Amino acid sequence: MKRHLGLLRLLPLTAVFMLLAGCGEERLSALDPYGPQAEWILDNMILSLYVMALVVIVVFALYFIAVVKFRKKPGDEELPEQVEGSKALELTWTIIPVFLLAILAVPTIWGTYYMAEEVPEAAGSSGGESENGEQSGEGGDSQNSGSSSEQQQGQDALVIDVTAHQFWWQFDYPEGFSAGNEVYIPTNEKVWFNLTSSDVIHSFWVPALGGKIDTIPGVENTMWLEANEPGVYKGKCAELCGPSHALMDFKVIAMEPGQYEAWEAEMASGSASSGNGGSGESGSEQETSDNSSGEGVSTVSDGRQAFEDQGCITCHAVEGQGTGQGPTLSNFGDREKIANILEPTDENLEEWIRHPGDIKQGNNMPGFPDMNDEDMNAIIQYLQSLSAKENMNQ
Ligand code: HEC
Ligand SMILES: [Cu+2]
Repeated sequence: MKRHLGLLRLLPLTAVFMLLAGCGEERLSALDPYGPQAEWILDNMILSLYVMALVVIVVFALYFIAVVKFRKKPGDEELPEQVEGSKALELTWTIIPVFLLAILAVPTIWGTYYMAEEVPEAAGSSGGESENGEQSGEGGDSQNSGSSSEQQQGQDALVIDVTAHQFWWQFDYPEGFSAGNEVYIPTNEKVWFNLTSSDVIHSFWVPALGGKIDTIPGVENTMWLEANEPGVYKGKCAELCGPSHALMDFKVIAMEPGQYEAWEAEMASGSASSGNGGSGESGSEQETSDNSSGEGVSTVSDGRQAFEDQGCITCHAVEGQGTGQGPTLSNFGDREKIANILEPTDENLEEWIRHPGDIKQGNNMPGFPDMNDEDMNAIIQYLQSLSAKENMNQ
């Protein structure tokens, strides 16, 4: 009987939620979802909030009624009637919570299976699972889930291997190339991640796209994410993993499928960094001609040389294939951030190379505080020239 009143009173809460959704950093909020999994999570947060708010309102209402109605009035001298046990009451306060829990259990159990969906076997054989996705009926996004299931039937699912390291992320693609700290995915398609860790336990979390999952040494966990829109989604390590845990970020960069394919081809061919490796000379003119800073071909190829001479290459792969103790730098010029925290300017890059330990305490890159300016500048030019995106658009 109180229920209708209760729900009406909750209307302002919805407004608060909408306000909150605008808070915080862009695309780093579970309250501002950009994919079916994140939408599911938000819907269920709101559902449980409503259920809990209903309980609070009913309990407090009964409490205040009791306090006001049965308070001691002037002239009341006798003890009130002492009542013990009431079958009706006890049944009520058992059945109502069971009912409320059932309301929460249905979508929760459904969602657990939805999110735990395994990598579909091969093209065409996955079929039905993703259609179930629409039964949740939260409205609004059914086109997206629809298109994703169509796509999955037509092609093999994209599965990316993720290895967490203190304090950076390695993403290995099925084509054999590797990406550091920034993982590119196509939009409107479920992308699977097989996750593990090389050292301690970390946790992979992209709040605007979905739930989080631990990365555990020696264990492989699987999850999927889907982005509805192209854009940069911020990711966080959500498990205390060491002194720079709070700086262990990453990015998910979602691109239209066509763009993504071009990016993938570029990375797979290693041409983002060709001409710098043993592989090809043709690439280097290409890169330097893009290099508007006025530095000549020599700076970039000097940079490549210095990168080897200084020993950077022992930890950093730059050819697209493979990776070392540090993140691959094959497409470093495309980074949204340096080491995930600094704006990608030349000054910050120099600061990072000279004193990485000051910027991210406890990280595993040794500093190069005494490197001469010539090598430093050349390395900076070289690293900034490594771009898959630029080549892709040519
Ligand atoms: C002993 C291995 C090692 C050596 C040698 C090394 N690095 Fe690193 N580097 C790392 C590790 C590990 C990280 C990841 C640090 C982090 O984010 O916690 C890193 C991160 C970086 C990054 C940031 C990458 C990103 O994804 O934004 C740059 C740039 C970089 N190193 C450049 C260099 C240069 C230039 C040299 C040579 C002068 C060099 N590194 C030498 C291990 C190394
Ligand atoms: Cu971590």
